[in-house]
Amino acid sequence: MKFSGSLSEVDQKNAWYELIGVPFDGHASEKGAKKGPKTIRRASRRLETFLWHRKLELSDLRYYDRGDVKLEQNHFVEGASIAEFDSARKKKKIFIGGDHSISYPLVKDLFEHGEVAKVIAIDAHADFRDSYKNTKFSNACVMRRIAELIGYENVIEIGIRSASAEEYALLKDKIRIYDAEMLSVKGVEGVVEEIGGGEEKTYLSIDIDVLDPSRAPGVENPEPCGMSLESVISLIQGIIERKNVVASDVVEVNPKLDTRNGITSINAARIIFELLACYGKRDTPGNRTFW
Ligand SMILES: [Mn+2]
Repeated sequence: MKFSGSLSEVDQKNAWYELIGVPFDGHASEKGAKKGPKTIRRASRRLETFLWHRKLELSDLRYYDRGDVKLEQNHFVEGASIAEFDSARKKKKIFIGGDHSISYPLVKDLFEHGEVAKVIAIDAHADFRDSYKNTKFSNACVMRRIAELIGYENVIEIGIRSASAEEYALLKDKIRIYDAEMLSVKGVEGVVEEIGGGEEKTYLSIDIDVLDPSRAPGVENPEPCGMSLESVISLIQGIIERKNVVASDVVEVNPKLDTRNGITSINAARIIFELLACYGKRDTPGNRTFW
């Protein structure tokens, strides 16, 4: 099953954007996120592709769902080669996770090919442990590995409301953090203004657990006092308007832990719709057909 609104296989050459599933949870403590891509695709078909608030038919944006990356669980660690992306490295992408550890090999591949210079993470957790449960590639270490790779000064974290004391001591002077409290004091618009713009190629990683657990119950580590879906959507809109986001991911949906009605997957699909719409708006600024 393809993501809702995807071009057909014969039309894929016309795609502007690509969706790629990464069904991996090998580094998570609580397994289940590898079912995320399949469940989020199914959830996407329960939503209208006509985005009411924009009066935009999403499928006009021409995106292609390439299906899932074929991966050997134990090979997807320290930046296994992602050769199958070669043909399409130039197209803007959205990766569907998977636990958060997938962001490291994806960023590494893009960074080493000069396709990404900055990373923005929207997440409840800092994910800055040096090692967790005997691996350095756990979802709890992912932003640390990314910062070591691309430079601490090139990482921004937004929505954070949880870290260990050790993580905080390391982070506080090295990483630009706009935490949950700043978001509620300054508002999404205030934070987005402060982050500012720039043309450097940016990877935007969205951990669904930044949402309040009431909006995203199907996650490994629910964190109280989270964001509304409306605020996360405004944040994504503000960032993509100002920054040159070339790739993004939506991670940590764990269908095994979700409600019976799959609300976490539905909200993840809705975020992916918004990412596509934001890409489209940025790339076709003068096109009144869309906006
Ligand atoms: Mn998280």
